Amino acid sequence: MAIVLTEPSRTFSEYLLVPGYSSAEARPENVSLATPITKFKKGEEPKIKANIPLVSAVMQAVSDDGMAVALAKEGGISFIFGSQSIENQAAMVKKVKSYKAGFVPSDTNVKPDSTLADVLEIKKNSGHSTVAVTDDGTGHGKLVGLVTSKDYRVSRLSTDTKVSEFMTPLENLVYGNAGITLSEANDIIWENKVNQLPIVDKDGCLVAFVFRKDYDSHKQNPNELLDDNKSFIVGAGINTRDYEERIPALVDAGVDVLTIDSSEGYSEWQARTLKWVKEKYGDTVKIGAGNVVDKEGFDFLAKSGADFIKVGIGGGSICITREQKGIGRGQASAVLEVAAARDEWLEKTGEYIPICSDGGIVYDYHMTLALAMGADFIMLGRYFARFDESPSAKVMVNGNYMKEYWGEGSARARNWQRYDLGGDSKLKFEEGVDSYVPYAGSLHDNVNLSLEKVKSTMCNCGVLSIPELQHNSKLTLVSATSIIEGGAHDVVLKDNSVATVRR
Ligand code: RVP
Repeated sequence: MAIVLTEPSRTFSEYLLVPGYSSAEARPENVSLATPITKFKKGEEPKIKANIPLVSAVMQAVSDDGMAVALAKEGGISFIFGSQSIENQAAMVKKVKSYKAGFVPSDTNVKPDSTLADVLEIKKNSGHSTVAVTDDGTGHGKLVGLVTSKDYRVSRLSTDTKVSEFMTPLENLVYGNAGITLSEANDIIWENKVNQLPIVDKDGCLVAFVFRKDYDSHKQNPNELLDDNKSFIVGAGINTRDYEERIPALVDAGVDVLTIDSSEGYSEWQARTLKWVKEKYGDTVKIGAGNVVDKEGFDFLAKSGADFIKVGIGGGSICITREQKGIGRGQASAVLEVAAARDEWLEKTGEYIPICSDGGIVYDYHMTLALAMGADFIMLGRYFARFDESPSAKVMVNGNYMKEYWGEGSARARNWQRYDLGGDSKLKFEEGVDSYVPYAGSLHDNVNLSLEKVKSTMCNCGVLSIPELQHNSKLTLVSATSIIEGGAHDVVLKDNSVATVRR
């Protein structure tokens, strides 16, 4: 006889938080959203932590190197998609690791014998007003001068004038030597009243620029997630097929944390992959596993050595696994059961294995609910796909800007490894769709707004940290009728768009 769970499987929208006592200290500016990503022994610190509890999904439409840099600036982590060649994925990881916050490689360069017309053309195409003059016209050639808009007046200078005749030559330039810190570069910028500082190596070759305005933006990101070398922290997704080749390439590229990306993780394939990683790298390579939706799945992956465990099957916005195969579980029920299993595991072994709620976040308040239900961090696809920084195209649909967003199990991504059960190497049927999501602007603005809401709710609950939220929150189920009461009701909205904005 089959086991039938009598409790319905529930999702986030079926719950609300009941406020707790808020002291005068319960103010959003006092809330910390720092959270562990990898497992640790009671009383010790995790090797990888994030400053905000958000990570971006292992998806072609979501997590490339651009998204990874943007999210690390806010304090979160991207898991760069694995449904691409090993070389390309490793190159993306390398790009993130070599990105020095505030040090910008020069992408607008000319040679001394280029002309004013060349400079104007470059300026028009790039929108940048600083042009480096190097011996070979590349961003890494020997620096011989600089052209900014202060160096020429288009009305007075013929467009065929050679750059060497009007540039500011090297001997009159202020520059910094490779190896200086961002704050040292900023001091030079201020002392010399310049807007940009070229950085050159010991051979006089251009390395990068530091711009006054970028330093200000660096200052605006107090949550930046950096390693000991001041490089951004980055993650990557792997599969249970080519891990013996993929993982070494990612580790060489400097990846900080891996996750097995699979629609269903309670499997021998995951245990084999984890075993291989632990045998080859011991504790130096951190790897999460999943996805699971119950205690049995959690315990299996915990025993197999996972550094964190992802929770969720079939709840992703683009996911049709439940319709196609009839497997899955409401995300709230899954997180609640797995969080209880995590706490039991801690009690039994003294080891805290963080859990990640993956997929199904629709409203910002779902983030707070997921954390209150026990998630240590949250993986999101649709949410991040809407921003400028996601790799997908921005397109106009019926007069509105949209971004493309497609599932890894769609025919477009063809990520068969994610759904692999050991048979042929091909996608046999689709488990995801290809879609649009409304374009929403910059990641920085949106993440800050969403997290302001999370912090505000936490203050209503009288808690100042994620562990406090997990231990002290009171959740209530909502009836279908009370859900209606939660929105604007029994009034005639003046502006219909309000109903959309609330989403
Ligand atoms: P969402 O944030 O609701 O868009 O969900 C994103 C999650 O959906 C991913 O992190 C992944 O677990 C899952 N996913 C990705 N592709 C597919 C699919 O094609 N079915 N599902």
